[in-house]
Amino acid sequence: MTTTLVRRDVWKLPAGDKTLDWYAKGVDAMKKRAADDPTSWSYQAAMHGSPLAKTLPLWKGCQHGSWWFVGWHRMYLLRFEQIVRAAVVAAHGPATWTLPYWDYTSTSPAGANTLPLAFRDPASPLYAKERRTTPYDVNKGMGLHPDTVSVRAALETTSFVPSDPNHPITGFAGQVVSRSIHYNNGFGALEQQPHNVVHVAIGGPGGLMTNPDTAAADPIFWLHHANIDRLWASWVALGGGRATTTDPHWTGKKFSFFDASGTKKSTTLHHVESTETLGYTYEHLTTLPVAPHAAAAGAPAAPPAATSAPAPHAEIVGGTSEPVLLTGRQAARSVPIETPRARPVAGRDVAPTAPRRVFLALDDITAEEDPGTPYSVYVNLPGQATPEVAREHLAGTVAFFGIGNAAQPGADTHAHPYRAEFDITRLVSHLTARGEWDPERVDVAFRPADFVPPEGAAEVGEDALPEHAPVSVGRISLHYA
Ligand SMILES: [Cu+2]
Repeated sequence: MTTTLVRRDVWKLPAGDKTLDWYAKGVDAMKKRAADDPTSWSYQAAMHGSPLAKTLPLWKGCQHGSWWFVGWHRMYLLRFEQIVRAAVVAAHGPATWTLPYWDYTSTSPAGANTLPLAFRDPASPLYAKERRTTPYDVNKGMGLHPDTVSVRAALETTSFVPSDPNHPITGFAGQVVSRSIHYNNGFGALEQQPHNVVHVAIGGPGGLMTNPDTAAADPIFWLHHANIDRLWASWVALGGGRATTTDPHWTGKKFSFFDASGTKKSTTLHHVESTETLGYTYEHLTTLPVAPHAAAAGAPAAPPAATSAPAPHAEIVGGTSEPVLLTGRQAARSVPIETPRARPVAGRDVAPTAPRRVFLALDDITAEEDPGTPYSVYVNLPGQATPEVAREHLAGTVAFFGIGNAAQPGADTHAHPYRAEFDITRLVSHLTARGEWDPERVDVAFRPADFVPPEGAAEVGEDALPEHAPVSVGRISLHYA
């Protein structure tokens, strides 16, 4: 009989609890092992990615931007947890030790959106100085903003794979691909936000967490990913059709990791479909947050549409021709929308029908280096908008986690530009209901993402934000589907 172990909320551990002390001891023991020992700290981190040209067995294996993302990282965490637990037991700690998770969207206790204290203590093995420091210092209690790390869009998806193959964001887990692919640009909803955003929000410019080649060397990486794994379990528990795919191409996919004895083990994703069969569960699963746009009384679920009419094929109805450069300041661009033309259907012209879904896509995103700045993207944002008004126009937050790897992805794929997209169907519906949607033009604004200063600390104005080498958003386009 297997006992079920419980991964707990790091901010709700009771006073005197030793979970993080044991984690620190385990990390310390791993850091003292030889670099070529698969159970050493640096080896485990290099299995995600490494800036080194050399490669050892199972290095540089992380799977991003496809449907492998959730499964590969669940396996990675499980094996890492076993390695830490073995080190804990060797130091006469509990055999039931589990990796805690960091639920940065939790409001209890106050401050749960900040790095747990042990990770900010320079004397702790859990500390990393290579994190965001200026002007927002996450090692001094600067908190993540609930809007920028929102899990709402991810939890609202009801399909594991994209329900619209042209738009990976319509899937919880990402684009369907056939082979392993280290870096791909088909981010699913969970990966784009909060996953990518939290990486960059914590890492900042040049920080460990900002770059997939170094991310897993920051001890907070593992608590962030435990939360991502928990959100997968939460998503399944929400029901309403949400289920991990049973496609044999996914369930039959094999990945290899090292167990606590340093022995290579290969398992198929079928074995990691459910946390219960793996012998662990989470202290708390997240339920569906109420959407801000749903709060508006009478807002329809979709743009006013002749829904009985045949829906047009996915269609680009507007796009920019000049890139937008992001440099650490607000940037905005107007995108003209062409009304979809009447199309011949069965030998007769039909009038254009209103879209069932609306997507805002950011394509051909390139940068010399990752700026370490997440951006919130707004639709038809009025000038001088208060934070409350701005929230009503927020499409989502994007960070460019892995943009350098997209340009130089290594052996398993070609270089590709970075991309992101937002399903703005409900936002458009909400703006339409308020008379703030112009069917002939959409204004898109980018703002460096907000953080939450510690109690008593001053807000940081935009002028104090560091400017960075430009990120070029080659094309902004609007799609009706
Ligand atoms: Cu990650």
